[in-house]
Amino acid sequence: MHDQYLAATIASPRGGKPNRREVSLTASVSSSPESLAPRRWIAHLDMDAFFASVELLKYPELRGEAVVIGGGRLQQPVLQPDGTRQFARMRDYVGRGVVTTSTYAARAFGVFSAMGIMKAARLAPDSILLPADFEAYREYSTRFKQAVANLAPVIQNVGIDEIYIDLSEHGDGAPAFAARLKAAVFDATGLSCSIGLAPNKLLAKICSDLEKPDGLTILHPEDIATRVWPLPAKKINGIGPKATAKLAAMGIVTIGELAQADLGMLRTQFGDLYTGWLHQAALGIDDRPVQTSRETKSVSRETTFERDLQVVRDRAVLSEKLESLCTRVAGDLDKHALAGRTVGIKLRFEDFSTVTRDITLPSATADAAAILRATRDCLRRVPFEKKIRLLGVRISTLCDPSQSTRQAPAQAELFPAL
Ligand code: TTP
Ligand code: MG
Ligand code: MG
Repeated sequence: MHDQYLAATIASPRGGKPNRREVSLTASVSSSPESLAPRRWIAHLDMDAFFASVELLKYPELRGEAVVIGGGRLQQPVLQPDGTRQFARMRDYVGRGVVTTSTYAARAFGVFSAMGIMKAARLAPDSILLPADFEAYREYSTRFKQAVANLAPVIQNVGIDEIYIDLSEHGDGAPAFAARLKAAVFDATGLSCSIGLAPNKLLAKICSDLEKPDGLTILHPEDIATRVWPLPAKKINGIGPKATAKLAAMGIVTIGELAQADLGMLRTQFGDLYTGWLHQAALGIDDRPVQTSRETKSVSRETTFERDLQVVRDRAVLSEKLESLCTRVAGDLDKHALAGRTVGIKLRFEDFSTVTRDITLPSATADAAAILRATRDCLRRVPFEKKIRLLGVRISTLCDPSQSTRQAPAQAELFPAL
């Protein structure tokens, strides 16, 4: 069974759906000249070939080699009696796994993220294949973020290997400060990163990719026409494969072509809201603030079922859905470097009546199993007389995960009260 609808919300104190709010904000500034606003310097920092670079720290003998990190179960390197390690080669791989990432030496053969490993093996048969080690990547993620946080207070986590940093307070010194951040990241981790420094998040994200690896790309508003407009429209974060294909069908490939496109024509394909955003984005306009984790009030995931579910008959499905929601909430917390103390559930029944229950834990957690246990406690307090159409899990009272405890996974059955 497939979910009809799966929603994720990272709620901020300002409330509302973040994307919609951001769209209306950017639209509203178009009438006020950017020059009147205080000049902002926003950095986007992204680690270079992150997972692969962490592996090279573990296995320095592979430095400079074409190395591929694969998803799924893969053979670990084998320590030989002479102390050297034997690594699996791509040519020996059989299976349906995909490339998670690759070193720049492997990318020279055309091997990139999301490619099937067997296809990649045809391009680079002698390259080395390693399994992913998420624990190590999480540790290095924390290390590089901490190194930046020691120097710059306004940081937004956007993924395991990337952050936005507001460097506006440094004024003309922002480029030199960005170089200092790169050095601090290297000192803390032994890893290189690339930084894009621009007047806003949208442009900074585009720029961090322009001079990888070990890049520092500075973009002034007057450089947009020469440096940004020639790039493909899909380089804008928010223009996915579907929009890219639709734009291509309209003859729009570059960001510059999008900036000059007829708005009426775009509206017929994309509607008012997305067209407004596309146009602003192509002009390099984006007013979203760098939002620190402290500003996030709650993290939630919910799912509406394809058909209404009965508590007893569909117990296995409900248990599976609940577990999946808790895993996703834990993943969101991890991504934003957060933990929470108050765990809540939401149930909407066939007649659209809704109930919520929550429980506050003795200490904050970001652990899926602990969240799951808490949701089960909440479920015990719900009368089940009607079929369920929606199930949601929320965690609030958020804090830094260093104040949290990770607990052992629960073995107990889900929905014990049912
Ligand atoms: P990215 O920052 O997109 O890629 P990267 O760091 O490997 O390379 P680049 O130098 O171009 O930034 O992603 C960060 C990590 O996320 C990456 O090392 C592996 C993981 N990842 C996946 O698991 N699947 C994917 O499709 C992508 C793109 C990344
Ligand atoms: Mg990266
Ligand atoms: Mg990244």
